[in-house]
Amino acid sequence: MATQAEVGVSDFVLLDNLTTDNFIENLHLRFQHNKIYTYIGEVLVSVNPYKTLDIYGQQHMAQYRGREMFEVPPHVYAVADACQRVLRQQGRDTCVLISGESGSGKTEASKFIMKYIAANTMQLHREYIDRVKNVLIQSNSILETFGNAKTNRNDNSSRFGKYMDIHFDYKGDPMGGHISNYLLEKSRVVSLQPGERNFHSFYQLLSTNNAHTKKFGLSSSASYKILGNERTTAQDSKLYSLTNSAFSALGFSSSVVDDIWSIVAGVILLGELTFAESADGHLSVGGPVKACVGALGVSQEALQAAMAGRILSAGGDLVSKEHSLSDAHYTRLALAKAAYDRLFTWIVQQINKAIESPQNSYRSSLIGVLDIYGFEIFDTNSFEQFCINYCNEKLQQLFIELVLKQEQEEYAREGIQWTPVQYFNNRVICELVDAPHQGIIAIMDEACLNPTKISDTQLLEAMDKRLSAHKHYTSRQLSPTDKKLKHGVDFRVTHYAGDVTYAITGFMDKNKDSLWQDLKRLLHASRNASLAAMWPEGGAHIQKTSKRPPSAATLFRNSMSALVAGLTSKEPFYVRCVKPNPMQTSAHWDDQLVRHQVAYLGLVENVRVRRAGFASRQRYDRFLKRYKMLSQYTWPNFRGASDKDAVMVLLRDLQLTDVQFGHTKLFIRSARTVHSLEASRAELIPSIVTLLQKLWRGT
Ligand code: AD9
Ligand code: MG
Repeated sequence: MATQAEVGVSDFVLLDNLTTDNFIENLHLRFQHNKIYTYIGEVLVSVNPYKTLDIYGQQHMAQYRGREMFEVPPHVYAVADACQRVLRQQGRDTCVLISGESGSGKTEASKFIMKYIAANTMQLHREYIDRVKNVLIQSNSILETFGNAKTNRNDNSSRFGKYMDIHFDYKGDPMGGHISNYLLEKSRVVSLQPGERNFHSFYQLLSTNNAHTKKFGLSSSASYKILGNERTTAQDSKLYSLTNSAFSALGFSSSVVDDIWSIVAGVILLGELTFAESADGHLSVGGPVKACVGALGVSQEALQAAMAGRILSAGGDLVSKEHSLSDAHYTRLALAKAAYDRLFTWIVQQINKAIESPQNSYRSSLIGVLDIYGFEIFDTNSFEQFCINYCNEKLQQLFIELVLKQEQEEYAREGIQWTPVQYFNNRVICELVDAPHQGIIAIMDEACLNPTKISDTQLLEAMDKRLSAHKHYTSRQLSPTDKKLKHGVDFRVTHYAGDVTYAITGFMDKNKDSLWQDLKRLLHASRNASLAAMWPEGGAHIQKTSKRPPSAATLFRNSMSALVAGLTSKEPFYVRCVKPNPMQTSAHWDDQLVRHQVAYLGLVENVRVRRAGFASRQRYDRFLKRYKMLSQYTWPNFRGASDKDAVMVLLRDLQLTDVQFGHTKLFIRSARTVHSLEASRAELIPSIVTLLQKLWRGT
C-alpha cells in the first residue's frame, strides 16, 4: 500500500500554499481518485464517496494493525488503531468524535471504527470475545431500524444521538459496552415533511407477511397515515429479517420481540383512529379500534376513555374533563409519539443489558465513539432541529477548546514563537442557547413554568425582548425588512455552520413534553408486559400528583453537558466528515457545498494551527531520562546547569533541529523525529545492558 502513487497530499499539513482554494482542490482531486481520507495531522477528514469502495476488508485491516498513522495511507482504520494503541500502551481512555452535516458519513465511519476494534483483539478467550464483538456490531442494526429514517438529506439518517463506550480489559480485549442515546426526533412518528419517511421499523414490519401483520390486519399494500406516501421496499423486508436476527443475537426473547413489533403495529394503528361526536357531545372512537387495542394490549373501554377525556386532580379532588374533537386528536398523536419514544429508549436499555461487561470483571479502559445527528437546515425547522443544531454547536466548541485554543494557549505559556491563528469561537452561540436566565432554553422554560398558558407567539415575543441585542439572534419583529422571516412565527439563529430559521410553532408544547397521566395509566395497564414495564409511573396512585419533570430542552442541555464533560477527560481523536453534494451520488462534486463545510468546520484554520504545531511535547526531565544515552555528553550524566541545557546539548549532538525550546518543555515538530529517537534508543539498549552487566561483574 505504501507504494501506491500519492494523489495530491495525504496530509494537508504538507500542502505547499495553504489557501481554501488549494485545500478544496486537494480534497477534490483525492475524491476523484477514491482517496476519500486525508489527514490534518491526526485529525481525519473524510469525504462521503457515495459508493462502495474496496478498502474495508480483512486485508485492509491487517495493513493498519500496529502501524503509525504516517506509515500507511490515511484511513478511518488508522484512527481506530491509534485509539486502541493509546489505550493499550498508556491505559488511557480515548474517544472518537465524528462530526459533519447530515449525510456526510458519520454513522458509516462509526461502524467502521467498531468493526476494526472488534476485529483487532488478542483472541484469547475466543468464544467470549466473539460474542461481545457480534453483540456490539449487531446492536447497530437494531438502533438504525428504530432510530433512523429517510430524510431529504440522507436516506438513512440518524434521528437520535448515540454515544457508545466500548470497555476493554487489561489486555486490551473488548469486554462489553454501553450506549447512551440522545433525544429521538419523535415528532416524526406523526408528521413527515414531503418526500421523507417515518422510522424504518414501520416499513420493515409491513414489508413481509408475518405473524404481526396477520394478527393486526396490516398489509404492505394498504396505505397508512403516519407512513405518508412512502411504501415498503425489498430492502425493508431484507432488513426486517436482519433486525430479528440481531434481536436474537442479543438474547431478546421471542416474547419480548413479539411485544416490540406489537407496539410498532399499535402506533401505526393509532394513526388510523378516527373520532366522531354524537349529538349530545360525547366522543366515540372509530377506525381499526379492535386491531389497535389488540396491538397495544389494552381494553377498548380504557382506550375509548383515555381518548374521550381525562381526569384532573384539583385541590385533592378528582375532576373529569371531556375532550373536544381536537383534544382527542391531539391525545391520540401524543400517545403514538410517547409510546414510540419510550419503546426506543427501552430497546436501548435492553441492548445495554445484553452488552454490559460481566459483573465483577475489572474494566481497564474504554474507547468512546460519538455519532450524533449532523447539523440540519430544513425548509421548516422546529424544536428538534434547534436541539440538534445546539448539540453540533457544543461539539464544535469542544473541538475549538481542545484543538485550537488549548494548543495555542500552551505555545503562549511556554514562550514558543508563534503567529496566532484567527478562528471563529462559537462560544457566543452556545451561550445564546444555554446561558442560565438569559439563553433561549431558560426563556422557554420560564414560559413553560408560567401558570397561565403562554402561546408560542408570546414565547417569541419574550425571546425578542430579551435577545434583541444578540448578534446571532433575530426575528421579523427585530428585522422588519427581512422578508425571509415570517412575522410572529420565525426567529433566526446564526449558527457557526450557517443561518437557520426556526418556526416557533410547537416549541412550547415540545419543550413541556408532558403526557397526561391517563395515557400513562393506560399503557401501564397493558397486557403487553414490555409495554407495561416501559411505563412504571402509570402505576402511581391516581391522586398522587407527580412533580413536573424538567423540560425537554433542559434535559437535553444537561445530557449535552454531561457528554462534553465525559469527553473532555478522554484522549480525543477526530473524524471530520464532508458531504460532496446534496444529491447523494458519487458522480458529482458541489464546490459551493464543500467550501461551506470546509469553512464552518474550520479545517483550514486547523491546518494552520497544526502546521505551526508540534507532533510531540515532553518535559525536559522526562526527555532527558529517556534519551540521554544517545550522546556521550549526556551519558551517563550531564554536568550542567539545568535539564533544559542538557537537552540542548543532546539535540545539538544528534543534529536534530526541528524543535523549539519552551520554558518547561521541548516541542518536537515531526513525529518522524520522535520515532527516530525511539529507534536509536532501542538499538542502543542491548549494548548498554551488556555494559552494565560487565560493570556489575567487575570484568
Ligand atoms: V445523519 O447526520 O445521521 O443524517 P450521517 O450519519 O453523517 O448522516 P451516514 O453515515 O448515514 O451519514 O451516510 C449516508 C450514506 O452515505 C450511507 O447510508 C452510505 O450510503 C453512504 N456512505 C457514507 N460513508 C460511506 C463510505 N465510507 N463508503 C460508502 C458511504 N458509502
Ligand atoms: Mg448518522
